[in-house]
Amino acid sequence: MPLPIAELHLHIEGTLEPELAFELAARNGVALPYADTDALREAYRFADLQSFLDLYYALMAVLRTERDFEDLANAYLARAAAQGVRHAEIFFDPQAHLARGVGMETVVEGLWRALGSSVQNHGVSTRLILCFLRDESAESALATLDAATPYLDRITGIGLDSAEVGHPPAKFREVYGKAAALGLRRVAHAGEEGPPEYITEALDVLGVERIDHGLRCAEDPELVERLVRERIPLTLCPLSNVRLRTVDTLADHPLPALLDAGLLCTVNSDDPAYFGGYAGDNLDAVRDTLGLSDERLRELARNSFLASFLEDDEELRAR
Ligand code: ES4
Ligand code: ZN
Repeated sequence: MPLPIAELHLHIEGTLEPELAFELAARNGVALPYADTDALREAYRFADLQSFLDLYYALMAVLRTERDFEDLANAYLARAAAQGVRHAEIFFDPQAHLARGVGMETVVEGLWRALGSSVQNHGVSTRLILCFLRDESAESALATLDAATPYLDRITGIGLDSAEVGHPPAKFREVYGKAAALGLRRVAHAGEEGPPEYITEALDVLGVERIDHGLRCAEDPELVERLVRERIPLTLCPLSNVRLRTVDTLADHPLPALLDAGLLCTVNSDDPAYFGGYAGDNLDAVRDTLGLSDERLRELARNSFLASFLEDDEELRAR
């Protein structure tokens, strides 16, 4: 039996496996510039975050209908459940779909067809987190939040993702303020490729409750102290960091040092179809390569529920 865990850093578009990509391409009459799934998998060699994002956005072309989003989410939930995931807080990137003429309604209704029955069908409770693309304008983020207003009963929070360097958190001060006033929870990617200062800015300017990645806090001992003191969770994604070359090898990952420093770390999968593993695979990898003890693994599992947006009573039931 795998350890029960909560997945807190998961881009639903990043769960698109090559087999499903080809199936949806055929269903929707979309041509893919790859001969077959092996050829597509061959393209999964990334030099950095941007080289991954280029393929990630290109493959979204196969996602067109509510049913596509439903199938994508059901495939993820089944895989996650098999690896011990009991609760998943799922990011989606509406701007990437709106730009292709796929509406907010299609995306949210489609995902909800799977998420709305996930407890019954998969034994996984879920939350939806709308992410803004930080390489798009602040105005575009505001328009996206407006477009999401009819669906806020299904959306728990907001996040910030895509190309980090050159797009500091403060660019999104206004939309985070509006989201807070609407009662939305707030997270942001920071310190993945960007500097530790972006982590501080996400906390101070955007008021985020968790930092997605946050890896580069390790470069700033005072920031680590602050994150420990304020119990700010980090949603780390070890296999992602290896594939995007944020760390040289998994053996160099700062997870053990961050745990030793007292940080509330969680282990997550980010874009599992692209990075070689789901949540349980990430935990197995850090156990095997970083030599984490069973006690440390139990701590990571406990942290994942503590850092989740589940209410206390739901949290206890989920773990
Ligand atoms: C992402 Cl790994 C990563 N970083 C930033 N933005 C993203 N969107 C999807 N995956
Ligand atoms: Zn991410």
